[in-house]
Amino acid sequence: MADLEALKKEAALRAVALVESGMCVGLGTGSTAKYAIEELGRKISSGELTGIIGVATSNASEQLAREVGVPVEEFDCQQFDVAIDGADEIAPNLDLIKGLGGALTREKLLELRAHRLVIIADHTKLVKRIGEKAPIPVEIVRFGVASTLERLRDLGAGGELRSRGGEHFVTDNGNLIFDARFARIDDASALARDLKLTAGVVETGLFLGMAERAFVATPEGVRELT
Ligand code: ABF
Repeated sequence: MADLEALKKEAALRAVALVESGMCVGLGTGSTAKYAIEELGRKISSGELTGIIGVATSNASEQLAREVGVPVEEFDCQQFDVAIDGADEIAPNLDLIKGLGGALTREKLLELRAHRLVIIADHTKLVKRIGEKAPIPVEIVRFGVASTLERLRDLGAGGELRSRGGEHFVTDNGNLIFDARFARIDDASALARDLKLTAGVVETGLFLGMAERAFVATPEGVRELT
């Protein structure tokens, strides 16, 4: 059985193979997206790709992109030819949960502008039903956080505010993340709408109907899902 990291890298390479010279590319966040950014950098350095513009979904990805030689621009209102990013859950219809890496809001803003959103992940992210394993990360503003949490609990959300090293985890946007758990999600669209309509919520990690395809690393090799 091939090493999972090697397979994640292979999935990333398959996604980067879709990138052509002159494209504007959305750069994802996380350990799988990292391989894609490195591969883009490699192809740019070797001259295989020219005229690439990258826009990053997190400060960490922006820094990595600069380190490996991917030209990075600020996000304004570009249309992306392709965005390549990881995911935390992938349902059979390619609905996703994203945001365990904490970059969900920037990921969504950018990936909504992508002609093609290509997901790269390992097989542990595949689920039959969205919300089966992962919590839904919900980015919320700090002001009035207790009242926002009350409203989320009224929607049936269990879960907790994300912490790191004993402190609240703070996003690149200066907000907090509530990792929401629901008993069973039968209607992800309705839930996404209800969460977005909750005062204090900035964005949710439900990415529904956005992904065009996914390259998934499995012990048998990389599977392409469309
Ligand atoms: C980002 O990084 C996410 O939206 C997701 O939370 C995470 C996946 O990371 P990894 O590839 O390390 O599992 O893409």
